[in-house]
Amino acid sequence: MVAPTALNSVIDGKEVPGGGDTYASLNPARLSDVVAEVRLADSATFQDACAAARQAQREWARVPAPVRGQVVGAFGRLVQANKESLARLVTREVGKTYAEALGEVQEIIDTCDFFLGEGRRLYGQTVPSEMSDKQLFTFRMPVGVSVIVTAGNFPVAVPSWYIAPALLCGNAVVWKPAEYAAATARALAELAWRAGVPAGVLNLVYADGETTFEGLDAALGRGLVDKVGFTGSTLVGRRIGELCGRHLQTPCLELGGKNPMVLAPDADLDLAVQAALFSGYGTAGQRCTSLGTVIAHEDVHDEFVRKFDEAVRAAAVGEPAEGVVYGPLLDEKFARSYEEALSWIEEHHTVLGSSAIGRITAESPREGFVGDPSDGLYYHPVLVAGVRPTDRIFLEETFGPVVGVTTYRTLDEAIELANTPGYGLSAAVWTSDPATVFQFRQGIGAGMVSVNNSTSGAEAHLPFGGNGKSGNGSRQSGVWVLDQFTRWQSMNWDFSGSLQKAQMDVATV
Ligand code: UN1
Repeated sequence: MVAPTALNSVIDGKEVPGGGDTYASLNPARLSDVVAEVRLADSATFQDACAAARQAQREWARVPAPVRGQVVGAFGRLVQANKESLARLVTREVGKTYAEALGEVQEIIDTCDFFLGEGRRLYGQTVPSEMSDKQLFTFRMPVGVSVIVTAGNFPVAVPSWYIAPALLCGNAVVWKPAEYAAATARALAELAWRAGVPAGVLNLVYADGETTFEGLDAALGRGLVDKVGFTGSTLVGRRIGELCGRHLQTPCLELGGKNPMVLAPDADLDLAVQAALFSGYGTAGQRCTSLGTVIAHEDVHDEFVRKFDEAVRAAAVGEPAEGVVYGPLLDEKFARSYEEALSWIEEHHTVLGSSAIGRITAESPREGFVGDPSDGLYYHPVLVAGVRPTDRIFLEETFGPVVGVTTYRTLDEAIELANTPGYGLSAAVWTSDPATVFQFRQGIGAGMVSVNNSTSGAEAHLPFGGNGKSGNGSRQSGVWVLDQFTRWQSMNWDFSGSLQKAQMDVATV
């Protein structure tokens, strides 16, 4: 698969230049490498895509669910056949290590496998009636047109969490991927169309943030959109939530996280160090599930910090090649906001884990750096010990390779600390004591809990999602996401031959 170099939006199978600015999607490991020139759409084009989807959806909804499932399954198989080339493109466009990129492509394959089966299980219910000779039923109805807006840190897996179930449930999709992952999005959409997804049922629109808001507001106002799915920052999620609320819509929001890892006194510290390294620094800390703060019991705190500091100092950083813990940040926009976080970290904290802070360059080198840092968005890892619950680093998501460490005495205190930032996506506890596990699970506000594992790396068939600042309680993945892309319709059928009235003609014995 060769990545196209000039990309347009694709609406109902037609290339549409779109009327907006041009954007260059760059390789973050080598900024001089232009992966794609992207022609961004204007608001009218965005609305056109929603109108095309509205048109195509009617017919798609009439395709039997098991047949739609076959199409989703065929999509997964095509991705499987193109796994390596797609992973290479992910690595080139967003700087993930190849191993992580392969894992991410595996996640869409798993998702498609799952929904292939769901096509034969899109169950409704038969429900007893309170009256004789009357039967009640429920049916899952497609919502209609789904607008899916996705970030580029998981440019393949996360879109698939929306697109696969949305299509399976009989919806048409307008997908607005991150501009900085535009080529990956196009490659993925091509595979979906080749697998048999009808042109107007999956539309790809490249647009900047403000145009997306404008176009979405107008399309919602015109009744062209029935569901919005968004994965990205809490800030943007709030705006999408407000917009949808004005139009009486409930979006599916998967937002940021400040994910804690609690180490009980009996924690396996060596394994916990490995987990913290993977979830704190893997993907350069740019997962919504990335580790934010380690909350270590006072009996193990010092030993953990010593071991963790050693591991972070030794971690291979560099070109997203084999054996590297992490590569560059995703894009210049992220590098700028991360640098802002670094400036308040530098001002208030003593940094461990590295001999320097900030961008890795010839003037600020990192020992053992893999490759040449001069043309990429590479950053030193940051480890901040002695974090207090009022510190910004404790409270705010940083979306970069930085982890904080703090300490606690009682489990209640640890749970309180873990909940303090007000996010609620993923949380981990390290212990072999069942009572600690269950008390932690009950007390924590996170949607996802790991025991003796890292905060990132959720499997593709468990409910994925968060609470508080991490989302509006919607869940993706597995059967739970079907509630996002279908609405329940109920039906009652009276075969008594008389007009029976609910609440008034209750059969009593
Ligand atoms: C995200 O960063 O938006 O659990 C999703 C994980 C991955 C998905 C992360 N399976 O870390």
